[in-house]
Amino acid sequence: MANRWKNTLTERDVTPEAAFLNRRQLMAGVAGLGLMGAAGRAQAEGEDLEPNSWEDITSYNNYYEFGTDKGDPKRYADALTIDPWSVRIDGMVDRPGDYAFEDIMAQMTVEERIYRLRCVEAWSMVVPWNGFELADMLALAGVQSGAKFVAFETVLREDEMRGVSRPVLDWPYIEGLRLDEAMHPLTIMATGIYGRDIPNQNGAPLRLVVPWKYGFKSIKSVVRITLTDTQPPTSWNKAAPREYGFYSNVNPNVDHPRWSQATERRIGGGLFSARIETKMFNGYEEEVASLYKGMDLTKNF
Ligand SMILES: Nc1nc2c(c(=O)[nH]1)N[C@H]1C(S)=C(S)[C@@H](COP(=O)(O)O)O[C@H]1N2
Ligand SMILES: [Mo]
Repeated sequence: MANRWKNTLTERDVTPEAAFLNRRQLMAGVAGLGLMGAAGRAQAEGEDLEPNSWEDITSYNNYYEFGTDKGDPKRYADALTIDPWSVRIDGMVDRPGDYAFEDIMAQMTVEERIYRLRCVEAWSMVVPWNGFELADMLALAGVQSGAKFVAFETVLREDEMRGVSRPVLDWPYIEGLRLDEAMHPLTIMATGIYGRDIPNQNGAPLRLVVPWKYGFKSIKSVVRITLTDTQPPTSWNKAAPREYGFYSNVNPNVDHPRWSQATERRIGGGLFSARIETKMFNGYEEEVASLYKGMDLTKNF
């Protein structure tokens, strides 16, 4: 697909995995000079984050509006019209309105973020997203001082989303964050993967990515963002409140009622590969633990 949305097109489009070798070397140099921000440091520390292949990332998906099989989103999500697109930003903001996708992109700086993605189902990937910080997008609308939470909504089109005829969830898919979580520099709106436009199955044209939370918090194909002073309802919490909390921070010490969260299966590791240990806050503990100081994470799961 053409590079319509200004995600920088690089040689990565031709040889994605190979180009990352160069980048990693660059990161090591930058880390040595102490010039990197929190996100970069997280990437440089600990294990070397090896991104999954384009094929892994775009063919094993959860996007229930298109069906519940992992292959359904890739098979059916191209039916979604993503141009034109706009995001309504409303509620407790100074400049509520419909923000055209092109106008948002014209004002955002798209950068690359290599993040772990940990699904609550206990599989994981490493994804090289392109995107911008959610805080920068919210600044377009001007968050008012009384706002405490951010609510998100996915597009709902019965004629384009074959999965929504079944009441798997109460459509449209909705999610929410506390305002400080939304404003955290690790929280991004992703518009690309490997330097290409984000495919429909991954949430085109823009989707939330909150890397320290279970994947279902990272809501796809966002059409509405509402600033509010009360905690918003969220799809999976409404469907099964005992199993999915509002916070849903990745936590190896708090098991899902029906399975352990201590380990995970890294997609692409091969059929017989060993499971890897799940990290507290998905490996972003240093950056985000302070957000939850004094909270009982077994109660606020
Ligand atoms: N609108 C919407 N957003 C969604 C989902 C969904 O079904 N609908 N699935 C979530 C889940 S469970 C996960 S793990 C991630 C998967 O993102 P990916 O397919 O890009 O890996 O998207 C999340 N966002
Ligand atoms: Mo998930």
